[in-house]
Amino acid sequence: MGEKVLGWFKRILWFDLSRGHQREWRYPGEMARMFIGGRGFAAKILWDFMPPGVDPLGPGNLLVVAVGPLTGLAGPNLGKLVVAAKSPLTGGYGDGNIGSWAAVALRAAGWDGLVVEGAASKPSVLVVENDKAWLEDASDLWGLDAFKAYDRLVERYGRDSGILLIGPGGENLVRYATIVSQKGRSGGRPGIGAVMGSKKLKAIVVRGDKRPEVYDSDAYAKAALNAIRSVKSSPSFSFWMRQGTMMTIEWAQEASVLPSFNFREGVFEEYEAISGSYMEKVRVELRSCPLCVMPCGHVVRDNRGELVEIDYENIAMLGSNLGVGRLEDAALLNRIADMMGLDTISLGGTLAYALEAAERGRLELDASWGEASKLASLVYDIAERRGVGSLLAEGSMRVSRRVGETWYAMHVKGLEVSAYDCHAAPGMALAYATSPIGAHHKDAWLISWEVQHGRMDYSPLKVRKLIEMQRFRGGLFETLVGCRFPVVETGIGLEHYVALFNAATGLSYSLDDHYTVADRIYALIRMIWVREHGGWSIEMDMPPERWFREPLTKGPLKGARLDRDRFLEMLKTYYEERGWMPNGIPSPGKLRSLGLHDAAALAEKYATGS
Ligand code: PTT
Ligand code: SF4
Repeated sequence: MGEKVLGWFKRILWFDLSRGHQREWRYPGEMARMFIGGRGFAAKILWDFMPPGVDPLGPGNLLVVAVGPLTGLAGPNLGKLVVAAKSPLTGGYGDGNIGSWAAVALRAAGWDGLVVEGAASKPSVLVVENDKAWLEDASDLWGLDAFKAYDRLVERYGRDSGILLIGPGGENLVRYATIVSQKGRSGGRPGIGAVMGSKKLKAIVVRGDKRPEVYDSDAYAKAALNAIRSVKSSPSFSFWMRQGTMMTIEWAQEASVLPSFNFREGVFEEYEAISGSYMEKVRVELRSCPLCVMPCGHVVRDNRGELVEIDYENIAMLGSNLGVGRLEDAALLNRIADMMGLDTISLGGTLAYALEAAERGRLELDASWGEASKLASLVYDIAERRGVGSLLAEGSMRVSRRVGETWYAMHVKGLEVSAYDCHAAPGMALAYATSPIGAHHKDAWLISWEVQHGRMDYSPLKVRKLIEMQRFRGGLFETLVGCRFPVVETGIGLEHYVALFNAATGLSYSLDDHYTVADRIYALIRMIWVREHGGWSIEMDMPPERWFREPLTKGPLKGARLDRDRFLEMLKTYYEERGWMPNGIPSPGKLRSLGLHDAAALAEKYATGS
């Protein structure tokens, strides 16, 4: 990178837990230009340095925490970071995005990322303070839930520290354990919290006193102000501030995509009692990620009177999808998941699978649909790996294989699907199928566009729209790194972020340049999967069998289900549009054109010649 380019510190902190040793990696400037930061850096680091075939829960796995050139700066919602590793749930690339003061603090400490390797010999806290990093004993914190441990860490290290930590779920290697921050921010759905637990790392605490330098501070300040003004003057802003993501419950019910009873249906009779409108009446306070100008952390009291920050995904997956028809009951399950450090989506998907298997006489379970108290006990059992909880800690793919009925296990590549039913949404099903981490909606929330543009349409137009979304949601925002809600919820233009990036770095990237970076990252992540799985099969890009096999029996779309042949056509178009081979592997030529030469060498092994 030329001297003139700013925006990056151009160094990444590596910490070897086995030896208690730190080193600074001055990465090549090309890496910033080609991968920008966040998910881009994570993918590049895992491709280059993670030993192929590594045990995701062994010391060889790398835990990456990465920020980007905009993280920690003024502008709409730039207080986020990416956590990534090889996933113990899917065996492939896994990551998540968390709003946390640790994001701001890592930049203030002067690092573009942190890579943790090896494993500590006893429970530890990794403390990073500016240039220095060291381990401290965490024996007194091990076993504590993520809320209690957070309070102790704040007491010990001060309010100005950025803190990432795990709960008992991560300690006990639940395959969908997350990393938690600030009692209500949680990320790393594909078990990144379990990776941290396998390293005996209870928490990462970061402090720093630097200010990230930007290339043109006047241009940057102007661009930031413009973007913030656009958010606040958006027609959607006031409703967003009232309901945040919880507005989606009523929309999903109307669109018949609200998952209920393990995605058997897309409507739920008691939806009003778990809706955003109801939430507005009982909301106690509003929280946010750092640097946010449109907070969405709506806090309510659960059925035990405790405070909990809720979101659409949490309430749909732990509410309607489990037959739980009271907000306070679903909020209880949400709070326990946060305290235990478990992903609410995979938890809801796995519990729903178990309830259905029990109903079909295939599994013994002391709980049935809607029984919130019994389900709450099960969540603790999962986190502590007690009794049947130990089986459910493995996630729905493994549980269903053990049970012997896999067609109603709602996952792709092992990651449970987020809260949008796809019986009548082939585009969203394709979004789940091709997400780079398994069935997550974050890369392409196509469902809203699809509802407006033709539900049962399997056209190439839908595929192209999907790829466009993957480029800016899974690419741009995961590399810069900031929250995507200003764009997707208040509708401000992507050009704001292009301007912020250029002013911060001194580069002059167009949106298309960012899209090329996104394509590069997608191709590389796919090659990580190929390397870890020893090849690829189209079956790994297929949505759950239930959506093809069993039609909806209720609601306005009664009778709808996916068509396998037409879906396969869409998938084929997706591969073509991406320049991937018919076997789902990026073609060597495409990889070379993206500058990924060693990945191209691996792809040659699988070249189909077409
Ligand atoms: C995210 C996934 C989501 S997406 C939700 S609700 W969502 C669930 N939240 C959980 C939670 O809470 N507790 C818990 N124990 N498990 C949870 N699992 C689920 O995790 C999150 C927001 C949200 S709320 C969304 S959509 C947006 N996601 C963004 C993203 O992915 N990238 C980005 N650049 N910006 C985003 N902005 C929004 O952030 P994962 P958070 Mg989360 C309590 O982590 O693994 O990516 O999965 O991070 O700080 O809580 O913000 O209706
Ligand atoms: Fe965090 Fe919500 Fe603000 Fe995004 S909009 S930064 S998720 S509080």
